[in-house]
Amino acid sequence: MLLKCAAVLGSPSPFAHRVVFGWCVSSCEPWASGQGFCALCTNLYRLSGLLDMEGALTARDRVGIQDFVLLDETTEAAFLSNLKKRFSNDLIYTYIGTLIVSVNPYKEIDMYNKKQMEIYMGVNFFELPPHIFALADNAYHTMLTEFNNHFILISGESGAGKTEASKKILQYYAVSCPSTTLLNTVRDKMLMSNPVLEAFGNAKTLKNDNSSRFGKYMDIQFDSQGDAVGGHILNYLLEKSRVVHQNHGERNFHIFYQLVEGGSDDLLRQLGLERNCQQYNYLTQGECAIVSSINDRNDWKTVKNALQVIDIDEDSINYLFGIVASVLHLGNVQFDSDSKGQALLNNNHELSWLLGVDAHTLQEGLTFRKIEAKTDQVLSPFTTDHAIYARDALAKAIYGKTFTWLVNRINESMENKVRIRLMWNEKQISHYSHHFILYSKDPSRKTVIGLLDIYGFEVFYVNSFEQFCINYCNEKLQQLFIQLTLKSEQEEYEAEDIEWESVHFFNNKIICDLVEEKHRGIIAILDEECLRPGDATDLTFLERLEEKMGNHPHFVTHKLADKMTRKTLERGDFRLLHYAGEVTYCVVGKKRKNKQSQPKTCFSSVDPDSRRRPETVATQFKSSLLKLTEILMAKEAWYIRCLKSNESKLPGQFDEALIRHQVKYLGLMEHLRVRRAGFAYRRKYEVFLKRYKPLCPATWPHWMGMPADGVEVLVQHLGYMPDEYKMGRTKIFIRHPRTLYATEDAFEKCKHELATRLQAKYKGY
Ligand code: AD9
Ligand code: MG
Repeated sequence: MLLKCAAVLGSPSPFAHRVVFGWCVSSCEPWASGQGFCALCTNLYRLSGLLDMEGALTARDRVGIQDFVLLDETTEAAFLSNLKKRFSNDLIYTYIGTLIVSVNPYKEIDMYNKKQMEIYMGVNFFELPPHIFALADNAYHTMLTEFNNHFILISGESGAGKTEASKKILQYYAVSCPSTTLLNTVRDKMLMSNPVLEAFGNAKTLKNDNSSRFGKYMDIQFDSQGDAVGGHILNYLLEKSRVVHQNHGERNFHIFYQLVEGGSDDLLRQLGLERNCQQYNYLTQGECAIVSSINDRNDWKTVKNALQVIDIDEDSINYLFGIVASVLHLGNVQFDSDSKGQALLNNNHELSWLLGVDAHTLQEGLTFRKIEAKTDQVLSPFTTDHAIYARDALAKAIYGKTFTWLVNRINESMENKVRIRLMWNEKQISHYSHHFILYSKDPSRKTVIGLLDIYGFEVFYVNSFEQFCINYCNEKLQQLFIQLTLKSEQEEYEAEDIEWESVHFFNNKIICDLVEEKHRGIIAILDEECLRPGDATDLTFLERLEEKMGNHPHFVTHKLADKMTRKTLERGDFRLLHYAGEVTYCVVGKKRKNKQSQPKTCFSSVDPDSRRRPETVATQFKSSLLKLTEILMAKEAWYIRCLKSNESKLPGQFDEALIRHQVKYLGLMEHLRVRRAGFAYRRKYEVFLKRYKPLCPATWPHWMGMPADGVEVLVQHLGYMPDEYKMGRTKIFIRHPRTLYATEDAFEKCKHELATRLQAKYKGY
């Protein structure tokens, strides 16, 4: 069967390029394909898998279905089979209701260009093939119509595609929102913050050639007209240890290689650098300075340009590269041991290249400890090990401070300095007329869409403090997902007296508690050991853990290992059974890394309250995650669950076992069951009535009775069937999105009639 396009009805919405199954209603280009479809629809259907290259309809069997909610059966096998069919047709996105499951294709698919963006603008969620643009657009329009804040939680393990998804969404907003020249600069800054932060905060790991080594939450601020007017970034725990140490097959942060490979001859000469990564100790440990998927020279150009766009002046840029170079020089500072075992600087050459620091003071700082006596200062010499430790601590601290400075500068530059426009033009009146017709809100009010992109769950051969923090962060996000979907969804049905058969799911709160509980969790015990004077070591920390956690079902030490998991553990290790799999952590270095191990004297002006006991790294991280959870809980959530298709980073490879594992631990089957049995949409009676009351003469312009009664009258008038909706205590629940979309369409039509009348009335003003 061939479908026919029929552009006869005209789009009811000026920005909707609407495609309904079987026919096309749009103001799209004339039929160009000559196959019964207009060019646009051919493209769309191809994207959705409904057309093969000859233009014939393909069987649903071959390409799978777009929304798991519509699967005939909810078994894991059916789920995986659908995912696989779609993946092999380059259809990497599939819905579970409004949640998107994304499978990393490890190849470029032509589905993110401007034209595709335009197709998704202002279109109802399920009318087009699944896409992150659809989710981004729906979040945006819901924000505009309901004047509330949203966030998009992008999760999945390392290399699953989170950062790519977040960049595409940001690009979508940059292109799709209404624009003015002034606002374009804000938008450019938001876009350009990405290459800069990636250069300084991402690195090649064994899991991902562009792995995020910091967590990032970015608020995109919109004014009430839908313009992106500003942005703000919160960053979370950068993996600073990478500056001084990289495992085999991994690299330091990209910026170091970019500078050495891409910097001009002049710049390198000024900074005392050679164009050879092999010269620098901090760049050679992983033995993989050159990576085929990375072009450091091109990336250098992008970063340099981006730094200018985000308003960093020439002098600051020079200082910034000076600091990057200083870190490389510092890494080459070597120590010899004298006859008493005391550290001596090998040579002074590298120190002379360290920016703005007196070489003598630095030499002293790296080889002696200063002890403050009552009236005197005493210098106590370091051993070489101590000196190396001091050198590395300094390098990490310098880099960490620079990263924070960079984020602050980016935030300053993205700050909303745009004067609110009070004039509406005709196009905007017709786009957003319902704002002032139905809401009459303050046009200066801002709402945000937050994008969360953090480091994904990761398991290496040796896992250390950094993996412990990263995986704890992922536990917290999984917990947030559970709370906002599986748990609260079911609790809401109960609270609203909606009949419901509960769906069982694994709640990872038990693991979060194990890590973070006050006084009893792993972080609390680690802190105690760090702050305890005397003989505390990494091994005493492990002993304390064994004492306190010995019986916990998700904690294993070497004593219990054989019994529980039949896998032995080294004496210095403990294992956590995370929601996403088990990870064996090595305690060596945990204590040291948890302490704020920066040479205080270097940054004394930054921390005036030096007498206060510094918070440990893990505790700071825990508090920042708690704050993040609070920020997110106050917003409406949208989810993208990213799956890694294979461990070899190869295109077209669907590793079924790997994907099954991710589907399991991400709770996708449970989410699907809850979605299938539940209701796709729910709104407070007041909100629902406020929006849709113009559709019914009995409720427009004012409904004097109870909101619930008004909604009942309204939906009766709209012809809702009894099984399409349920009335709860405070909300209406609508089972299928299509019911709501029909209502939305009617509303759009009505809105335009109102807008036309309004324009006629105010003509000439
Ligand atoms: V980590 O937790 O930061 O280590 P991410 O962020 O989940 O990880 P990332 O987005 O960096 O993974 O994706 C890894 C690589 O997969 C990218 O560098 C791309 O080469 C590839 N990728 C991911 N998503 C897409 C996509 N939509 N299209 C094409 C993709 N390639
Ligand atoms: Mg990432």
